[in-house]
Amino acid sequence: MFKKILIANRGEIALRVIRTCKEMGIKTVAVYSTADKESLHVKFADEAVCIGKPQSTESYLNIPHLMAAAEITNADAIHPGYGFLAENARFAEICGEHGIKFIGPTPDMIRQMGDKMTAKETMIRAGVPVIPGSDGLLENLDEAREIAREMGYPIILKATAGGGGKGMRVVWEERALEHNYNTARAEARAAFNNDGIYMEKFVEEPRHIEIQIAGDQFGKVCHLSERDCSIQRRHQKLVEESPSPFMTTALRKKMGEAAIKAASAINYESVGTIEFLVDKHRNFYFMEMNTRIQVEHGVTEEVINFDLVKEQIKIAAGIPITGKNYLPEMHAIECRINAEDPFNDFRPSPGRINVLHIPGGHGVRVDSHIYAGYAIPPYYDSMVAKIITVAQTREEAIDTMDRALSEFVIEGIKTTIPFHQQLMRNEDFRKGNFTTKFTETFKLEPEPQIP
Ligand code: MV4
Repeated sequence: MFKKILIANRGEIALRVIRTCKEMGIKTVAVYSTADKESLHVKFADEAVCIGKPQSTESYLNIPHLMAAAEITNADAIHPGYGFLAENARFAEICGEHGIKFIGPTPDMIRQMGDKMTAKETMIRAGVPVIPGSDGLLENLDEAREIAREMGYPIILKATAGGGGKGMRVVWEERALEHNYNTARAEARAAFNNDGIYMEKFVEEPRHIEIQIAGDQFGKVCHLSERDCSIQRRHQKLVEESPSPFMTTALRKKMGEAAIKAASAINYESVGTIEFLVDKHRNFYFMEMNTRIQVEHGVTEEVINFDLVKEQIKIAAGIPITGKNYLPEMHAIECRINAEDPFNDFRPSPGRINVLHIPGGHGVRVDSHIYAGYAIPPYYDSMVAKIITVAQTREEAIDTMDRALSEFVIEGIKTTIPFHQQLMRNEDFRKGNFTTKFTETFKLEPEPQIP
């Protein structure tokens, strides 16, 4: 087992990894930017190294600074968390070249799933259902027009270097194709320095359901059930839950088997997620694979009673997995609490937290790095806490969440707590009647005015 892990991240995920390391008897090294000097991950780790200026490119994304920190502290592994360098194949490669274990998949696996068209072709070969579309990248407008005519509109254009919704264009009719084809390619070139685009039939009002998987270094892969992440806004997830209210026993078996096929196709090693789009007839299609631990991993941990970070570290250390698939035994819901103003177009609201009360009680888990007096820096992600509630039934988990949200006091900044409170009381949400379009039509009641 590793003796010392450097956590190349900040915030709640850095804390999350430190907590599991402590339980496993592994020493930890925190890294921090000058803006994060007063952060909890710095205080909770055994050692801490400042790696540069506040801007991510000067600190959490700066590979030479991170490698220097790992070498001076004698760390034998690096945990990348999520975001930052978690899916950077070159970083994983450099770790290997320095004899430091990257806690995640191999650089090759990251690359294969990072290019979306390549990933899709791999899935077709593996027999995993994909959304009908172009056979490879689009060569020119004429080809695009022909494929769209054949499939019928609406269609969607996607950047092969994109993912997570970046560089996508929906086209509803042929006369809008030329313009969208040109802008999709130009945007892809500008954003990713790669102008490869491909086409798919546009699936209207789908659900986003993902399957958590784990694979070890010996070729064994298992699935750990699903998460429903359909409640998103501008491709940012706001709520995740497991099991999905749309799931059936038969569908879970089929999607679980497809996810295992998908991961096995690249001999996947580490924990990871296969994202599927699910249409109203419960047809499901591979969308992307995430080769990292995700923000919403805690939802799965609660419903199957399993530490995913511990499993990820064990896999990286060469310990085999049991290979058993897991089914949800509880219901868990997660609300992401962001330092954003939901009554003002979710505008970021950094600043100092003057008063703080974190909810607790039966069935409540809060993963957060905030404390009273902490100032949220403006440079990074706006997520300040994740509340996860767990109960025997979905209805109880929602009621517990409503209660936990009402206990949560964060003064000094605006947060998304009021949005979640209204959502927990929404009839359609409570019925499980929602798709990825839900937040577009959800009417937030005005903020109660305190006289
Ligand atoms: C789609 C789609 C409909 N049809 N592909 C968004 C993120 C990226 N992973 C792919 N996305 C989508 N791809 C086809 N052929 C709709 C979306 C999509 C979406 C997917 C999941 C969750 C929220 C979403 C919001 C808008 C669009």
